[in-house]
Amino acid sequence: MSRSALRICPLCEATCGLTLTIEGTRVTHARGDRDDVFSKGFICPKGASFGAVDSDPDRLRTPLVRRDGELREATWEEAFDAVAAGIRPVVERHGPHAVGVVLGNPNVHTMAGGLYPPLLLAGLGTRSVFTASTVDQMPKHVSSGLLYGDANAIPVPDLDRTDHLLLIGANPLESNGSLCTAPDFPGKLKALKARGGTLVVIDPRRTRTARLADRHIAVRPGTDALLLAAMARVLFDEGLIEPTPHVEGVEELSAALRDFTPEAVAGACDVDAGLIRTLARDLAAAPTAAVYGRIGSCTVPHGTLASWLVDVLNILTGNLDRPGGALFPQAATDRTPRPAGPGRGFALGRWHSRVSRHPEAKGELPLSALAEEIDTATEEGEPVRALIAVAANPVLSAPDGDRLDKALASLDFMVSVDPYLNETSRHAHVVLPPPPPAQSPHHDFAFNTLAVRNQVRYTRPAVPLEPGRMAETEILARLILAVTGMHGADPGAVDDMVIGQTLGKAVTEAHSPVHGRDPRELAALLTGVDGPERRLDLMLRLGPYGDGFGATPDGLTLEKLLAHPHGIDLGPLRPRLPQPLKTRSGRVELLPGPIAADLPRLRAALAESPEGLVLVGRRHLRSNNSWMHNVPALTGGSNRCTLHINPEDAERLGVEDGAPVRVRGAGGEVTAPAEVTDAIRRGVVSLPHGWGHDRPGTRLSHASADPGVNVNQLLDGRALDPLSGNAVLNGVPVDVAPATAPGGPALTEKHTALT
Ligand SMILES: Nc1nc2c(c(=O)[nH]1)N[C@H]1C(S)=C(S)[C@@H](COP(=O)(O)OP(=O)(O)OC[C@H]3O[C@@H](n4cnc5c(=O)[nH]c(N)nc54)[C@H](O)[C@@H]3O)O[C@H]1N2
Ligand SMILES: Nc1nc2c(c(=O)[nH]1)N[C@H]1C(S)=C(S)[C@@H](COP(=O)(O)OP(=O)(O)OC[C@H]3O[C@@H](n4cnc5c(=O)[nH]c(N)nc54)[C@H](O)[C@@H]3O)O[C@H]1N2
Ligand code: SF4
Ligand SMILES: [Mo]
Repeated sequence: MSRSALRICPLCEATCGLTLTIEGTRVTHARGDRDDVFSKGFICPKGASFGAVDSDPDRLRTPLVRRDGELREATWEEAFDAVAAGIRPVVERHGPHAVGVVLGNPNVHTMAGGLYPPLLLAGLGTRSVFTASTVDQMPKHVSSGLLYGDANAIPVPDLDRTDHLLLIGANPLESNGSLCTAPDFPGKLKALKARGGTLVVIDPRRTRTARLADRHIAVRPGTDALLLAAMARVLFDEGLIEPTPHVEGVEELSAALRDFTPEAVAGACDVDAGLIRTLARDLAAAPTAAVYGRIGSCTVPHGTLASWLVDVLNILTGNLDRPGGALFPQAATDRTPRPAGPGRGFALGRWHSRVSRHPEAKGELPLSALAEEIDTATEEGEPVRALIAVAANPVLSAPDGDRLDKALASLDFMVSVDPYLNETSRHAHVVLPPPPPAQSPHHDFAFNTLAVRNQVRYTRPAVPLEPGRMAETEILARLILAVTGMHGADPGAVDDMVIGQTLGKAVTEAHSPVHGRDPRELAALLTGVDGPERRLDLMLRLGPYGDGFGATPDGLTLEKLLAHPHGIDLGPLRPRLPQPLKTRSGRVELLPGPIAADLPRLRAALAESPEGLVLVGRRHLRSNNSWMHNVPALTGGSNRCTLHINPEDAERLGVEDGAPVRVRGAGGEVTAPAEVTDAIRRGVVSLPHGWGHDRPGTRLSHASADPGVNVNQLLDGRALDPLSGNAVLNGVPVDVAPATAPGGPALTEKHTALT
C-alpha cells in the first residue's frame, strides 16, 4: 500500500513543495506539488531524486563514538556522555574560546539548524565561530549591515515583475538561485523575456543562464566591483540618478567614485568602455530593473565592494524597495516589525582572530582561518582544542583542506552532527547522525526571508522516525545541554527557556501585540506536538502576519498553517522602507565608513590585468556542494570534476581534451581531466568544488569510486576579502600544464600524499 505525503525540498534554496510517494517507510517517488502556493509543481532532478538521497545506504543510522582510535556504533546515551566528557574539560581548563564551532550550509536547510545554533553559541560563549558564510555570502551581509544597519536585510530581485534583470556572478539555471529564493528560477527568467523584459548576464563563462540572456558579458574574474563602480559613475555623469527615498550620502558617493570611469576600468575588466556605458544607460532607462549578484561577485578580493555596488546601482536608479526592483521580503517568522527610526547600526571587527588578527564579521571569524586557529600557538589566547561541527565539511569546502585535515586530527576532541562519515566527520570522536529528510519536519526560517514572494509553509515529517533515530532538533538540544554543563537535562527545557525569554521580552515592548500581557499565560496558549513546533507557533503568532495571541484573531498560528498543507500565500513583495533600517541615522547610509576606506584598494586594482590564467568555480544542477556525490542517480553524465579550458588556452599550453592536466595554485596542486570548451573565456579555467572523496576512513562508497579532486587544495587560505573575511574562491591565479608534460615536477596530488 502506498500513500503520499508533502515535504518541502531541503536540497537547495528554491524550497519547492514535493509530493512524495511512500511505500511502508520508504520514499519511492517524488514529484512537484502542483498545489504548493509558491513552487506550483516545479521540481528539478535533485528534488526528483529525493528518495535516493533520503535512503542512501551510507547514511549513518546510529551514533559513532571513538574507542581505541576507532569509530564504533554506540547508543545515544553513550554518545552524549562522550560529548560532555570531551568538551567540558576543555572549557574548564582553557576557556570557552578553545572550543570552536563550525556551522555548514545545511543548517539553513533544516529546522534544527534554524532553531538551535544561536543557543549553542550563546551557551558556549565562544568567539571561535566559523561558518560556510565566509566561503559564500558574508560580503553581502557586511554590505547590508553597513547600508541598512542589519546584516540580514538583503533585498531580492522582484523576478516576477521586473523589466530588466542584470545577473552578475550567478548561474541560477544550475544553482536554482541563492539569496533569492525562487522555485522555477529558469521559468521566471523565460517569463521575463516573454513579457518583453531584458536579461543581462555577466559571467566569465557562457553558462546555461548566459545562453538565455539578451546580452552576455564575459568579464575578467574578480573585477565585478570595478565594472559596477563604472556603471555607477556613468549614472552620475549622465544625470541618470533618481535615488530611492530615505537615502543619505549620494553626493559623497559621487565624489568617491570619481576615478572609476568606464575607460579607467575597461582594461582590468576586459570589457569595452562603450559597453559599460550601454549597461548603465539600459539599467537607468528600464521602467523597473534589478541588479543581482551572487557567488562569482562575492567570493572575490573585492566581494564586499561588489555586493555593496549591486545595491548602490539599485538605489541610484530608484529600484530599491519598489515593485519590479529589489525589495526586502517579509517572512512570517520575522520579528514583530518595530516602528521605523534610528537603530544600533552595524559594527565590524569587535574582536579579532588570534593568529592572523582577522576582524570578526557578524560574530564570525573566516573559515579560511580555522586551520591556523587550531594548529598555531600564539602568546595571546588559546588555540582551538575542541571542535563542534554541525552539517559542515570544511575539509572540502574551505581553502587548504590538507592543512585542515591535519589540524582536525590533532584536536583533543571533536563532535560532528552529520549523516555521513566523510572527509571532515572522520576526524570526530563522536558522530551524531540526524535522520534523513523524510523523517524530519521542515520550515524555511532562512529562505523565506529571501523569497521573491511572501509565503509560509510547514511540513511535518513525511515518515515517522525509525526506531533508534533521534530528531535533529533533539540532537542539537541535547548537544547544547551536554556542552554547557547541563548534560542529561530534559531537552524540552531548551525550548521552554527560549519561549520564556522571548515572551518575557515581547510583553515589555510597546510595539508588540502582547505588550503588558502575562508571559506564562501566553506560553500556555502555544500549540504543537513538541518544542520545535511550539517555537514555530510562537514566532508565527508574534510575527508580522501573526494572530498576536488574539490581538488579530484571523492572523497566523501554527494551527492555521497546519490547516493549509500546501502553504499560505502572503502576497507579492511590498515596499517597506524605512521600517527595516537599523542604521544609527535611520536612513540608508550609502557610503559607509568601512566601504569608503576600502575604495583605495579598488582604485589600485585599476592598474591590474593579470597575464596568467585564473581559476573560477562552477556548479552542476545534479550536485550540491560536497555531499551529493554519493547518490548514483545524481552523478555521471556532465556532472564531472573536469577542468574547463578555452580552446585557445588549451592549444597554447598543449592541453588536449580529456587528457589529464596539472593545476597548481598557492596551496597545492591537483590533476583533473581537461574539458576543452569555448563556453569559458580565454585566460580562465574552471573546476567545480566539493570533490576529492579519496581520503581514507570515510563511508562514501559511491563517491569514493569517482572521487574527483579538491579544487580548494589550490588555495592556501590567505586570500580574503578584508572587510568580510570571505575566502577568495574565484579569480584565483593558477598554472596549468599537461600532466604528461616532460620536465615538469613529479606528479603528486598533495592530499593523497599526505594521508
Ligand atoms: N572552491 C569553492 N569552494 C566552495 C564554494 C565554491 O563555489 N567554490 N562554495 C562555497 C559555499 S557557497 C558553501 S555554502 C560551502 C558549503 O560548505 P559546507 O557547508 O562545509 O559543505 P556541504 O557540502 O554543504 O556539506 C555540509 C555537510 O552537511 C552534511 N549534511 C547534509 N544534510 C544534513 C542534515 O540534514 N543535517 C546535518 N546535520 N548535516 C547534514 C553533509 O553530509 C556535509 O558533511 O562550500 C563553499 N566552498
Ligand atoms: N546544483 C547546485 N545548486 C546549488 C549548489 C550546488 O552546489 N549545486 N550550491 C548552493 C549554494 S551553497 C549556493 S551559495 C548557491 C550559489 O549560487 P550561484 O551563485 O548561482 O552559483 P554558481 O552556479 O556557482 O554561479 C556563480 C557563477 O559566477 C561565475 N563567476 C566566477 N567568477 C566570477 C567573477 O569574478 N565575476 C562574475 N561576474 N562571475 C564569476 C561562475 O562562472 C559561475 O557561473 O547555489 C546553491 N545551489
Ligand atoms: S530546485 Fe531545489 S528545492 Fe526545488 S526540487 Fe530542485 S533541489 Fe529541491
Ligand atoms: Mo552556499
